[in-house]
Amino acid sequence: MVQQVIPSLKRILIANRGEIALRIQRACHTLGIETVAIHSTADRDQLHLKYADKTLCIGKPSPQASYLNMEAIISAAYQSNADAIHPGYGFLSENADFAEQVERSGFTFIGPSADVIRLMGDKISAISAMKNAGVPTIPGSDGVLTQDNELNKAIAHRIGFPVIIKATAGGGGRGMRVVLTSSQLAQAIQLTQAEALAAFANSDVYMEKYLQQPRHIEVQIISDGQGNAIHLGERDCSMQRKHQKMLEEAPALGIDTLTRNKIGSLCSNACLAIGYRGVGTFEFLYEAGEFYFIEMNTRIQVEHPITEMVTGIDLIQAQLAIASGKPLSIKQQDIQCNGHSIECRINAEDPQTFMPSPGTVTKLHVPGGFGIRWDSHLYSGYTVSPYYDSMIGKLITWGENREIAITRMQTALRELVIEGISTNLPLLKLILNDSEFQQGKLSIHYLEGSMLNTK
Ligand code: MV4
Repeated sequence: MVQQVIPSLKRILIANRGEIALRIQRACHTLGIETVAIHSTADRDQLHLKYADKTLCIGKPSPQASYLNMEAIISAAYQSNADAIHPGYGFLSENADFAEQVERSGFTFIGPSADVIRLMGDKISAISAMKNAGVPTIPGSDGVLTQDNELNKAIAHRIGFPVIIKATAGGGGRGMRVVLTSSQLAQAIQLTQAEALAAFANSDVYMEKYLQQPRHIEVQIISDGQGNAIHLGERDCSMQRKHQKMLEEAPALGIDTLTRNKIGSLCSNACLAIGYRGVGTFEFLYEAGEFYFIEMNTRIQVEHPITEMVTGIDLIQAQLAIASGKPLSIKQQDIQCNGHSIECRINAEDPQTFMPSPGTVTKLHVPGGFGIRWDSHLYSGYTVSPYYDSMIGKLITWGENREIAITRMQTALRELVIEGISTNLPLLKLILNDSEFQQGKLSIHYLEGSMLNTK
């Protein structure tokens, strides 16, 4: 698939670090767009700084002082004469106030409007918007719970136990509680409200039917904000531990073309309904053949490369084209899901305790060959900082089918050498060799359940 952008954006400030900063920079430079790299004092040796057209140090190592420092980032955009700011993932990428301030300061925020980020940041409003737009949701309270215990019990009985209480400001697994019986309901609601108030300064909670063995399947969309939206199929992200994904694959097992297009077009239509602009992800729980919307991510995601591998579409280029004001140049019928792709997240962490393992990489050997992709800012001599996320790279394989993608991943994991720090490489090798994984018996409880406890 040929994608071209005639850049109306000439210089983009990358408000991030690590592999995603490099990934964004590569897309910019491929399109002839200049890049400004901002960094903290701990990140003077980041790989992408060496290739940036301009670099600016914006603060001390702590994220608060640097990559979360809105004022410093916007002032760096002024100083460097940038046209736009790409937030990457994490940090300020889903901060509606930041998007608003960026645009008010006269720069393009590479992402959806502040209003849409805000709508999706509040889980109750996100679910209600999606339900209204025709996206399937989980049977639930359809809004915030009140203090009326009898009413709450009635809602729970209508839904059927077990139910789950969730904080509307929560996300990433924080602020949730499963309730098995009616007698535990009132206290569970109270506790979750108190926790939510403390953690998010918002005590609103809602209720849903608790799904016991779902898979986590997400649909990638691109919407230009000018009336055109397409979907790029789905990814299975069930292989996670404590809400940290470890391995993702596309397509999801057992989703045929018809099903993909059905759920995909519901997502595309919802994008049009809410005026979505940019790339985005609809997160679903998938159980017994049904999709249930849980959240929408309004950013580029870590696992975007596997969708790129099976569709041939460069998602960062798509973001840049949309931010340049170009209408979508690809149509739904141009999109095909080709073969299978797997991503392994390589983390600097102890493979037993999962504790971060910062330090200096003394030796690095990177795998290669047909169907292998390595998205990483790592180099020999690189020091993994204790201040930030421990992900140091993503190993991505593509194959004509899942079996080939798995075999390539096994080969690539064997070739990969990272010395000087601990990594989760041994654990990834175990997963790839596990017969249940190979047979595709996935659920969100997989890593916490069977495998890790027996080994
Ligand atoms: C659920 C659920 C079961 N039933 N909702 C966790 C994070 C947040 N994004 C939503 N989460 C869940 N919501 C209902 N009604 C189980 C989870 C869940 C989960 C979801 C996706 C990926 C990993 C997960 C791990 C544990 C629990």
